[in-house]
Amino acid sequence: MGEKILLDCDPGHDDALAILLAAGDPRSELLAITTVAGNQTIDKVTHNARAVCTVAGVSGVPIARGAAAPLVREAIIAPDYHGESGLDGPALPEPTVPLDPRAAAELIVETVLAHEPGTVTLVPTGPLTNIALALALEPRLAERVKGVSLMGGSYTRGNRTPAAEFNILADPEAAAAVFAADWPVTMVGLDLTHQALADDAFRGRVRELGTPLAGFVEDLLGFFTTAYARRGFPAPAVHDLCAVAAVLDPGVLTYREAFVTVELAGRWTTGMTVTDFDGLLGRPVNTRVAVSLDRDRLWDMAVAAIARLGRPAPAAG
Ligand code: PIR
Ligand code: CA
Repeated sequence: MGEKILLDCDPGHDDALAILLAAGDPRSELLAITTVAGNQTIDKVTHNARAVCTVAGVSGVPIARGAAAPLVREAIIAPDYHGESGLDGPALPEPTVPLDPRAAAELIVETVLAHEPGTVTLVPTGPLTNIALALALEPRLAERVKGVSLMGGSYTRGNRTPAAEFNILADPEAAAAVFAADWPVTMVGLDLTHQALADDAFRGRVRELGTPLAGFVEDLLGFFTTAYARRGFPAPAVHDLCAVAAVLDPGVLTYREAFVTVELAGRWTTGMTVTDFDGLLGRPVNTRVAVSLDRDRLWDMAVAAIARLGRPAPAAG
């Protein structure tokens, strides 16, 4: 089988695309989806994760609800980019896939421990609350996973404050714990994801698929395009897709190593991912930082995954 992935998300338009890639790419084995409050409240993003799986015909992947609030701070949400539902644009179906009774952190621990050591990659695409809780619940998690490929942070500038990216700012204490733990972390931050703008050419390729799922994705990207246009972007950044792609295709991104830590006490810079490429702080490297993207490769894999999910399952026998 392919890469074993556990996707921890807050859908979210780009989280929805991350789900589709993780569920539809032939190199992926999606073990579970967990949700975390972020782009919208925990109830909304959990509903959205189940709605996306329902539209895409993804069944048999456990979906568990996670943290309703950050470890210590007040929750923040992002309705300016994702709307009141968290997934504005398309009509959302009533979910037909069940909700797993376990808490997200529990499901994360149980799933990782149920597989061979060094085989499961955690892909967080929302605030890092569930991941920090799972680490606290089972410290051996760090040595048991293959790695963590997270969407969050940046080494230049933020999107929620000048210094901080939304997912890190939303729960900086959790993010600090994730970067500090002794496991291989890949940071797919804004410097990378702002190279992944879902332009008309990509949208055209999705539209041409002509399936109901393709229509759903087109409606998502339509809303997301308008939201990003208000901030002067020619097209929306599909951040979370990149964190999944990094796990499935070793050639889609390039990286530089750095020591990364999260600012917790800044006056203006709380939630900043301080990224030391040059060893100025004298700390050992703890992160592989994504710096450049092979765009064609990303769009090819996304279109293929949407095409694969959108077509009816081959008849048995
Ligand atoms: C939050 C997001 C995207 C844009 C803004 N302005 C705020 C969400 C995306 O789902 C992604 O995971 C991350 N958080 C990008 O900051
Ligand atoms: Ca997200």
